[in-house]
Amino acid sequence: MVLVRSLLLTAGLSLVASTALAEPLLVEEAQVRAVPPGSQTSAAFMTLRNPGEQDVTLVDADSPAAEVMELHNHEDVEGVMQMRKISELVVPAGESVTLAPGGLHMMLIGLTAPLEEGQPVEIELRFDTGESQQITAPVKRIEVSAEGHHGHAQGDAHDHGDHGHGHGEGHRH
Ligand SMILES: [Cu+2]
Repeated sequence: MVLVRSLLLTAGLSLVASTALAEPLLVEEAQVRAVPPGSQTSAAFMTLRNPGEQDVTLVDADSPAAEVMELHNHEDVEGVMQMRKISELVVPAGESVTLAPGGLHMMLIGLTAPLEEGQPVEIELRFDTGESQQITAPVKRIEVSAEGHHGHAQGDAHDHGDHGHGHGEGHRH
C-alpha cells in the first residue's frame, strides 16, 4: 500500500513536471499575415522568449491551416533579399528571437482554407528534444514596413536637401 501510494505520488509529480516543461518558450505578439483570397502561402511572425537556462532549438512547425510549415529566413544574395528555408532556429537561454517581415518567419505553404482576419490559427512548435508547444496566432493585416520607411526617408531627404541648398546660397554671399 505504501508502495502504491509512493508510485502514485511520483506519477503525479512527473505529470506536473512534464506540464511545466511542455512550454519552453514564451510567445508574444504571434500573428499570421492576412493574404488575398486564392493565395497559397502566408507567414507567421512572433517573438519567442526563452525564460529557461538552456537554449531552445526549434526544428519544425505544423498547423492545420497549411499543408506544410517551414522555418524561413531572408538572406541577401548578391543584393537581392531571398527567402531561405532553415533547418533550425535557436532561441538562446534567457534571450528572445523576433520573427518579423523581412527576416525570420514561419512559412505556411498550401493553405487549407482562406485566412480570415481575426481568425485564430493554431500552430504547433516542434523542438529538437521531441517536445512541442501549441500556440495560437490571429490572422492580421500586416503592412510591409519597408515600403512605409522608404516613403518616409524620401520625404526627409527632400527636406534636408532644401535646407542644404539654402545654406549653400548663404555661403556665397
Ligand atoms: Cu518564407
